[in-house]
Amino acid sequence: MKRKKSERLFAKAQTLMPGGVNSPVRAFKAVGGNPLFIAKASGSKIYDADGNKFIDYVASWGPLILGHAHPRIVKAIARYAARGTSYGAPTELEIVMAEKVSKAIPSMETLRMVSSGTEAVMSAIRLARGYTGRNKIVKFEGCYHGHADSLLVKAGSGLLSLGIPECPGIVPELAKFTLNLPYNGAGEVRELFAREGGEIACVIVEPVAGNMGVVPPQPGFLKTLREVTRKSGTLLIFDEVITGFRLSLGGAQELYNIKPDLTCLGKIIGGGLPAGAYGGPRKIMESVAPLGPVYQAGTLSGNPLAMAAGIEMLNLMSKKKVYADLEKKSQKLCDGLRKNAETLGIPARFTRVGSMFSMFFTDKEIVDYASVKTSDTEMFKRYFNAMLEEGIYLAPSQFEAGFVSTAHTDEDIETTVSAAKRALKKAKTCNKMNR
Ligand code: KE4
Repeated sequence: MKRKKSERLFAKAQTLMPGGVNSPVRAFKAVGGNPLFIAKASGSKIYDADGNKFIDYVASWGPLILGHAHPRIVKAIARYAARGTSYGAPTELEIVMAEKVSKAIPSMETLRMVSSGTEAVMSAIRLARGYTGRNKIVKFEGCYHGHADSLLVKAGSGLLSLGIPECPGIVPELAKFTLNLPYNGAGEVRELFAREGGEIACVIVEPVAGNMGVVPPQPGFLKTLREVTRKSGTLLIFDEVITGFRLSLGGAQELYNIKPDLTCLGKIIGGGLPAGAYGGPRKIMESVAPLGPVYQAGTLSGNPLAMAAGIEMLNLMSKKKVYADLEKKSQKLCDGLRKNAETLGIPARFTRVGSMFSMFFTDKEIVDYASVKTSDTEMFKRYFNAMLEEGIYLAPSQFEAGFVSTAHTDEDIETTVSAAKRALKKAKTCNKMNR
């Protein structure tokens, strides 16, 4: 596969940006080699600077659920760009967006638009602390909620111990208020809340984990979170930055019928442009400035172009059969990938909820971060690169989710499954040769 242009661009990029990228996971560190520089994309395909074409399952890490450059979204952006790109003043578009989100996700009675998932989560955490007057927060190992300080915290020595900074620059005095529990650890949650529930401002959870690869909630896990938080006056925050409008129009909370206190959104609601949102019942959101004392602001919050793209996205996602179509294609893909691994006798586990999926090279049941970490990442690395050579673009990390879009055709799925069989064979053979 020709990569000269990408190599040249990457060399130049590295002289100007840390690691040559504007977000670390793009640097291909987990899979070796250098990142491809993408020149354009359309539908289910992306094209790199050397003209190589790929069937894309990254979807810009989730937002492009309708595929790239959807004509109706491109038209909406162009139409509003001609009217000016930002005013720093309220617009009708923000009302239309807020109405659509609140209608689709009724728990978000009122909401605030921001410009990223990180901003949505950071603001929701501050609101939870301000609203409850408590400092401690609970997150789950393997979940990622953006790069706000309180969320870049890993478990201390004992799992139930207070958090320690995940990287330099996080103040230890702040980190200690973040507690990490095992995802799907309903028992550990009950234990913690029995002991100190009254001190906990919020629990934040990916209702379907997507940042350690896809790990679905075990039966009863989300219900336990809802019960213990309600009992202790703790706010339950669903981080639906990935799952919002991905799993259903009402997100994971509709799918699992659990009503959180606050919801964070991102990715899909911007239609591929920078947007995020957080929201919940009026009585909580009334604490947010300028109504209440919890401050949060943003120059480009509710940006008209992002709103125009997001509104078009939500209009298109509201059409009948969209989710049924995504389910059918995603099932066909994962059934095919599973069959490949079985035929070749390669230990693999598959997880999928709707159109987000993962393949782990392990024979352990995938239920939490510990089980995910048993995956053979060297095997994934060989498989990822073999798939790239086959013209299939997967997320460059075992610990990310894959995404199917409405633009993926049956032919794309069939091409992917047969390519994956060859890639698996190659990855397995290389493994034998390296022994
Ligand atoms: P952003 O700030 O990247 O828009 O959103 C942060 C975020 C919050 N919550 C969840 C559940 C998320 O998945 C994310 C961001 N996801 C990562 C990859 N899974 C974005 C890719 C990247 O970091 O470049």
